[in-house]
Amino acid sequence: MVKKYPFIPYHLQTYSEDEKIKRSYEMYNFMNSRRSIRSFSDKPIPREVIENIVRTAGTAPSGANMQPWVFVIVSDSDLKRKIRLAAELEEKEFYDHKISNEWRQDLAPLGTSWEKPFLETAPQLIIVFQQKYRLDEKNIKRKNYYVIKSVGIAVGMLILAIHNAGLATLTHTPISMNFLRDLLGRPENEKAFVIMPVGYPKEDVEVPDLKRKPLSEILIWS
Ligand code: IYR
Repeated sequence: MVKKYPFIPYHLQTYSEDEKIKRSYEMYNFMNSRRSIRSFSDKPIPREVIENIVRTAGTAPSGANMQPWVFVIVSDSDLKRKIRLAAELEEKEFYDHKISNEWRQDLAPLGTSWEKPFLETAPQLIIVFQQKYRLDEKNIKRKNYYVIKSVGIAVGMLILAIHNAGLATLTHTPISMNFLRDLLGRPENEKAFVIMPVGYPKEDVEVPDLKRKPLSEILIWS
């Protein structure tokens, strides 16, 4: 017999029309002020803040509620250095040889390069792993579902929680992140999904003056 979850009443918070409009504007303005940051100060982040950020990401929906994610926090300087060196090796190969001309042109306005000092300067790295499959109580391989979509949603919520805590981050994805499983001692069923340095922006940090697409380009009433 497959066990079912007990079903319990659910009460969604209700708001007046005006409140809904106000709240939706406030959320938009707040998220519109978020930018990816590539230069960090070394000011530490309280542990409880990191815990709550990860708790928030862990509320994301996932295929069959398998919650196929793990968030590894790295604060140790030696480990951060090892991660930086391994990531830069991948990135150098990418920027020097693997990148296509089209990709190079598309990246040029952002001013990124193979050098990733933020992997050492940010006080903490959150390394998100996806669990491609899971092992049940009898150590038998069981399927996870929609893993990339589920973890992508959780990372979106992580980014929102980081911004809400007054902290900055960026999504860093070296072409191959296989080195992270070994460096962090993660099991075979886990694959690194993204590296997220978290911290406070360095004083006087500047960001490229990017424009977001207008609503008319991204919203279609069909
Ligand atoms: N992973 C590389 C390259 C890179 C690719 C894209 I698409 C970006 O939006 C930004 C960077 C890097 O992290 O530099």
